[in-house]
Amino acid sequence: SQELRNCLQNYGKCLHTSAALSSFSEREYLHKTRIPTYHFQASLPRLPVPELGKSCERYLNAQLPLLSEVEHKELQKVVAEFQAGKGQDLHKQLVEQDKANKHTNYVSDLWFDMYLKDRRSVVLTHNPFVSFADDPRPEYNTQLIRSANMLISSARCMKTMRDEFLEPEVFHLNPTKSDTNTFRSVTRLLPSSLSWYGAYLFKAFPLDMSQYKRLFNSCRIPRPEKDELFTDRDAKHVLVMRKGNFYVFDVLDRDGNIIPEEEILAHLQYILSDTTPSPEFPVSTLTSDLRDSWTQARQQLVDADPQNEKKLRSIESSMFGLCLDDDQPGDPNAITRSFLYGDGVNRWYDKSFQLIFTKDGTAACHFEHSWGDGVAVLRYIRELYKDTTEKPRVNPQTKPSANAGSAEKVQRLEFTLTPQLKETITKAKERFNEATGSLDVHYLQYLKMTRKNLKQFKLSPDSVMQLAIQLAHYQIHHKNRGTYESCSTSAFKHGRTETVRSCTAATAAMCEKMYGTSGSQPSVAELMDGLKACSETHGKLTKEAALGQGFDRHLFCLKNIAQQQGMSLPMFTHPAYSHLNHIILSTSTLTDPAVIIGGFAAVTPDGYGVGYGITDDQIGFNVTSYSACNVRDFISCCEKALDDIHSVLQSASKS
Ligand code: BUJ
Repeated sequence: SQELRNCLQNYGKCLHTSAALSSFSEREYLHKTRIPTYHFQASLPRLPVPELGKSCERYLNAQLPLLSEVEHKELQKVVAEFQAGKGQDLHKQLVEQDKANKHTNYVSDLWFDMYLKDRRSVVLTHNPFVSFADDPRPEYNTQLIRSANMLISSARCMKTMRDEFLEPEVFHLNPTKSDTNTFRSVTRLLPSSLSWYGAYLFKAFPLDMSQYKRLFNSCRIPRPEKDELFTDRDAKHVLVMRKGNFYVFDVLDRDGNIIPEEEILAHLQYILSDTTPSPEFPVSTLTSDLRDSWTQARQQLVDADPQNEKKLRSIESSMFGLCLDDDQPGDPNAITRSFLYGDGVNRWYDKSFQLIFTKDGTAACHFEHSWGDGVAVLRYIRELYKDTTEKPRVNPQTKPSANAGSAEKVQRLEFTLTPQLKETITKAKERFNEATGSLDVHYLQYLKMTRKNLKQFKLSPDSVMQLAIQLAHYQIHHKNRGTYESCSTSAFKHGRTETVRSCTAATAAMCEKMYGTSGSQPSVAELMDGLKACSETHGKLTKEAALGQGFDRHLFCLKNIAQQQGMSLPMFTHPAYSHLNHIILSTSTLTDPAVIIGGFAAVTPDGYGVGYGITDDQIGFNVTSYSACNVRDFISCCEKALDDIHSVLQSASKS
């Protein structure tokens, strides 16, 4: 009986320990995946290099709506010559390079170069933003509580990634079949070299996870000719910015555990009540500057004082930038301005991402683009929104810890500046004001059509949005122009994006039918056929792009190899090539309950940056443009286009 008692005692201890362990792990991690985070990575398919003939054909198709018949005939000759001649050599070289680099894909390095060699400012040129939906409980939406909860959930997310407990990202074609325990139990048992094939049998497509390693503790660093991506996987601190002042504090303790929520609350409260004024020469502004100027200025900072370098490292290695803003933007346009570029002071634009909190607790993620794309950022945003709304660690009753929130624990970073640096900062601010001052923004919330009712008509909602964009542009400019729709290729190893050329012969025909000058009135049946044709063509192009069968990245790489070898080829010097690549309509979409609005700047001075969303309740556009275009007119024309499509659908459903 003594033996039995001992046994029971030990069993009790075990239970106690295991309960403690499980509550520890619940505190520190978002979840513990059953399938290891990088389990599918080794067997992810490689991005195919499309056939040269296919890319040439797709290229010519994309040119159809942009050129006259005569111009197109002339281009066909240029393309045929390329395809039969130099194009073949270049393609062969690309295929060989690809074979020699099995660990990645044929675009990846050149795509990093495209971003990192770009000497323009990252602000407006590349960095987009995505704004969070509010926490449904207003009392959790204050700047202090929300930022504290998002910081804690981010730390949980960071630890979950670092310790490889994050569930791998999988696209489930048939979620009832594959988003299941059976799927997880089967695929986890397969060796990594086969696991992707196992998932495929469930009609589930694991996505590339390589970008997640650069989400936290990462920063772009300005360097001569090509910037560097820097990551410190061991760093424990966060960077907080307020009024352009920098503060850092450790979020993880010595053992790597997240510090108590009361301490985090106290640290943030301390920063919010700090009365240090905004610096006269904010170093942060340099990150908005042209990259060459910032490269020089960074070196001058390092040379001016050895402490400056340490401070820069501290900023660069921090988990992320948490920006506590003083303003309270009231409407979606003001929100876009705040989150897309802000004041040029309370941001470190080179951080892989920043969480920005307005005075009234509206939150957004602003990210640098070179390291990663929307899929990785959206995963983080979803995890963060879920965790902060379902398991917030700080609530309105949480009392900040009395022995935290002091200058001892929260370090304020101040830089030593030379007169030359002060001058550079002043100039950078002028450049920033000029660039951002010329950008206009406007949005549309449209309630008459939704994802659901478009699907009832068997139309792809995305194709209808893309058509509306074409129709809006056509109403103002009466022509078709280069259009870019971003499409993820993350189903492939190191996949990034491909372009869907969503201005097609079908959309051009619809523009002509609906707003052309022929004067003839098309019937509802004709318009309905037109809508279906647009939807089908667009669906085919989107599928091809997602499968790595676009033409843009392929030609981009061939052009790069040609350039590296000093070749100048008519294929790429022909005005039609630059015309197609002068992107007038740059578009991207993102739909998730955690996201309310998002946006990015037009990529050309005479173009539009069109973010859009489609949900079961509404449709929305958020558009930007520079002074050559009128964004308000564009939005009115989007509305008119949607109204006209809506009335076609209504008439069709009555007949
Ligand atoms: O294509 C690429 O390689 C990356 C693209 C580049 N570009 C933005 C220029 C197309 N990057 C992305 O696509 C990421 C963009 C992330 C922001 C997306 C914004 C979506 C807006 C959604 C909601 C709009 C609803 C407004 C309602 C009032």
